[in-house]
Amino acid sequence: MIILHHCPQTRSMRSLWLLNELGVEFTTVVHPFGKNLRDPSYLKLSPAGRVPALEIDGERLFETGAITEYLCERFPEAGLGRLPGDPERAQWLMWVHFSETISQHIAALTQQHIMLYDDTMRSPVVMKLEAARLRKCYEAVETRLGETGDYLLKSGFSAVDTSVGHAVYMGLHFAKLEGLPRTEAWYARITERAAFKASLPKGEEEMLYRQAFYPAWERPAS
Ligand SMILES: N[C@@H](CCC(=O)N[C@@H](CS)C(=O)NCC(=O)O)C(=O)O
Repeated sequence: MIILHHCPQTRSMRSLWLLNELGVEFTTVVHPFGKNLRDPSYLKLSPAGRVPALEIDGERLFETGAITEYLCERFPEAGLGRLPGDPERAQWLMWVHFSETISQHIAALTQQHIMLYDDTMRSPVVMKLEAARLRKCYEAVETRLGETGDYLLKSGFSAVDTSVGHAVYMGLHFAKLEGLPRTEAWYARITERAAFKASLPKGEEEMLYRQAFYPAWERPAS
């Protein structure tokens, strides 16, 4: 039995999308985003109180990168991994984990725009810097697609596209893809997939992001 611990609009959607692509049976436990992730029972699954956490084969996993690697090895027939010995193994690993380089900027931007509810706590400089660093990551994706074609690996669609694609899905709250035509086309291609659509919030859950886009914020003149 596979159980995914999930909060909508967070990193756990990366694992949800992958599970949907794999077409395996699993159950989702949806947690409200907040203090209950620090509940001692949840900390047994994820010691820093983060999502996702995955229960599988008697194992408890946290960290999306580890979950992606484990699931792709556990279900190789889906062809979403590039296992040891595959000529694209190194590229696959690198891009799976690059998704977290992107996500760290989104986490910083989410903190600045949403978690820090009091204007005195926020920094317009940090917001601008993190949005620029996020955009730099998109540019790396654009360059890569110039070398590979329709997907991030030459051999075709893989968990690299779901991993980085999830990060871009989250990143679009803070930086757009304007001027990056290959990335725009790739993003449209991968988000057409039924497995992506099945991973989107259903609309009944409490949303972390109330706006589609958060422009850079300026401190009001006092
Ligand atoms: N590197 C971790 C990051 C996990 C993470 O920080 N998840 C966020 C949601 S996007 C979280 O659970 N935050 C809850 C908190 O910080 O209290 C991964 O890839 O799984």
